[in-house]
Amino acid sequence: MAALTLVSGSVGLITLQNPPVNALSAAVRQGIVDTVQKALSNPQVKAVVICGQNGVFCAGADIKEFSKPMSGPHVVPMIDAIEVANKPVVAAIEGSALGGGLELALGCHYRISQSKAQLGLPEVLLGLLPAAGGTQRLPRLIGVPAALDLITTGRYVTAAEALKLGMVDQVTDKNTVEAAIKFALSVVGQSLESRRISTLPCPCPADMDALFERVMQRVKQSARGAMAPVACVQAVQAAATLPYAQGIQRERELMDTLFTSGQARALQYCFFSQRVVSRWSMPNGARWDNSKPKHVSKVAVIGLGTMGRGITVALALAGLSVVAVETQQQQMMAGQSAVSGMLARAAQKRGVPSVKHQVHYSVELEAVADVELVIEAVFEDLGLKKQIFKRLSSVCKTDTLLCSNTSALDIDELASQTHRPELVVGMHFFAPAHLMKLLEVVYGPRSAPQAVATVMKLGKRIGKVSVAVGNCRGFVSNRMLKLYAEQAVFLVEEGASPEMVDHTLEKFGFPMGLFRMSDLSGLDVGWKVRKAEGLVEPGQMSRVRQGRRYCPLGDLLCEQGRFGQKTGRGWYLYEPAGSREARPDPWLQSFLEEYRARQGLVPRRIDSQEVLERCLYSLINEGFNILQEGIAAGPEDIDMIYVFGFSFPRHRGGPMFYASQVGLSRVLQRLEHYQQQHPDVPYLQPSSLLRRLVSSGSPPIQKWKEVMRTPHSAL
Ligand code: 3H9
Repeated sequence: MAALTLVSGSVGLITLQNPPVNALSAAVRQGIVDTVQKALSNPQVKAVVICGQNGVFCAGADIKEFSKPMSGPHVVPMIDAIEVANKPVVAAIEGSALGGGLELALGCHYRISQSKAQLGLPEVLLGLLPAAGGTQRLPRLIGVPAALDLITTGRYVTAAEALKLGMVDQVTDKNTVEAAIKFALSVVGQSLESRRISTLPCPCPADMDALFERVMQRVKQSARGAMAPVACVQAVQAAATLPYAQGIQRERELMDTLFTSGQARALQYCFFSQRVVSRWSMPNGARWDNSKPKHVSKVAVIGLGTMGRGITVALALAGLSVVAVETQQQQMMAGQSAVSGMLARAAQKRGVPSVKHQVHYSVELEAVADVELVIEAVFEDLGLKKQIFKRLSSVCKTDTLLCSNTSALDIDELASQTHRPELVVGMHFFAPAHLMKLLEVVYGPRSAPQAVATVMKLGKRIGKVSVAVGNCRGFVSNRMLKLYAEQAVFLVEEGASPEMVDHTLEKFGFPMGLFRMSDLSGLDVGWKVRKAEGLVEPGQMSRVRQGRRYCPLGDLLCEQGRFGQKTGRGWYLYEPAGSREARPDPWLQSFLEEYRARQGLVPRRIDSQEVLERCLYSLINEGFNILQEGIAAGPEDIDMIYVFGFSFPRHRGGPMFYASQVGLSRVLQRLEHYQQQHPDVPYLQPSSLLRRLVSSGSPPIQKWKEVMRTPHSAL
């Protein structure tokens, strides 16, 4: 797990060996302790180099061990023992030095980095802090402001930035281990006093108290209830104000609190879930590992509206050749100029003069004849999409994949318009498509596993978290969201204010409450969908449609031209024109009072517990139905869709993980309660899977699949 070899006659080379990322498992830590001791006590060894096998230095503590009882040597004394060594110890950083991996490197006297390496302390993203001395050594090395930035955000830096910050001593394009050995030999005999970071004073700015106050305020605001970023600030404050021995004690205390928290469990669940969803499977048994993706280098995007533009940019930034088609010359010119602007902004963000890209524009659908994959991104109209699919079927090569960017429409119906239904797959992007991380990949009953594999791989290539789901109205994302949104409107109908509902959801951790989000995306979007479903009856106030409870409030606002931010009015008021600040609107308050009076509804006091339970448990209950139907392969798929598509607070793990933490029997009991109160809302009827899980003793989320697979009676 760590091997020692003698190289160049006098350098002890320690190689960490734990594929794929050389995580610091108990065995690796034991290996480091043993090999360091051996190297230091061997008189032949004049210097030590530590590296990782297979081009990766070390990605930190072994996260898989966090759920097991601690065994093996502790990491802090292991690193302290390296720092006090009286022979120079050099870290040869290739690939990644993350978390405990970077902390190990900070305990070494020198750090040589490969130019392509990435360095960082991402513990905060796992609900933890860098507790192997990272919060104490990094500020001493690079100063308090830079250390606070890296530790509280968990962001990675390139080798070039690490050199600029003073985190590494040298960056090389050549063989890193050889460079480190050469460097180690060059410093043999030199004093190591100034190289022991824990013994150095922490360089503190003059306005230190004000700085910590400012950072703490900012971190609390952006953390949305997450504890780890706050603890990170406290630990760095200890580095700035206390000697190392006391600082490390504080680091340990803060870590102890975080380590056993539900938030850390949720964030670590997210880490693994993000990787689990890439290993998709289909109900017919097709899996990621038996489906070879096709090579894709040229893609067409049909339609250069908001979504088409974002998709084009995402593809171009990933180095794919893109043919963008818009049938009207004027719209094409507008789309082209918008795409160019977005690419220029992306270049600016990357700090380069321009991004090399290959985007070709055309007003002819025939221009897509030689692409390997088409993404149709016209607006959400089934008739129009069907026409396009029919034409694509004759224009494209016989093996071209035909994909549709749709948020709800039937993929199978689109597939039936073509001669190749097996090559039709849904690609549900989220706006803005070049920035949002989620891609819902929708397979129909006839989609070929290879087609799904190809789209999943393309998603990864353009930087998305791709989640494969089955075909149903609204797929996983919007099918669940619809019920969550409907409950929020019912609550307002019954007496809550939009501000109160939003405040409750934001306090839970959503960056934006449901009503502010609706105003931002436009109330007319849902109105159009409800019209297409035959639910809208202009000017009508009836509260039962298609046999179930309906709230016409959204329709009534739209009829008044209140579409949200874009019209300056929606659930909130945006003044002056163009303002993005949502202000309570006295007009809306009187409108709601009048509406309730006309409906004979007596407004009641609604507390935040009811808001949370009705909104979230409706979402969760539909999640169980989706699992039961096999539309999502597991709870991880649903959770990643909500974390990456709707900013569900990551430190709560996603709706299904949250349900497991609340307790499934509690969720069931509250759903039964609300179902009794609202018998006209069918989806409050608890899912049979939820009932089965509760009667199976509410197993942990990792075991739900066993209950899902158990045959059951529908009676
Ligand atoms: C820490 O260090 C605490 C310390 O302060 C000490 C406290 C006392 N452990 O991402 P990939 C697995 S906390 C265990 O697909 P990539 C991963 O699950 C740690 N396993 O590859 C996957 O397994 P599988 C702080 C790990 O090339 C496989 O490796 N460190 C770990 O896209 C490949 O991973 C971090 O948070 C780990 N530490 O990206 C770093 N890391 O194949 C987390 C990865 O079974 N890691 N695995 O699904 C990463 O950010 C990325 O994995 C990395 C590679 C950039 C390294």
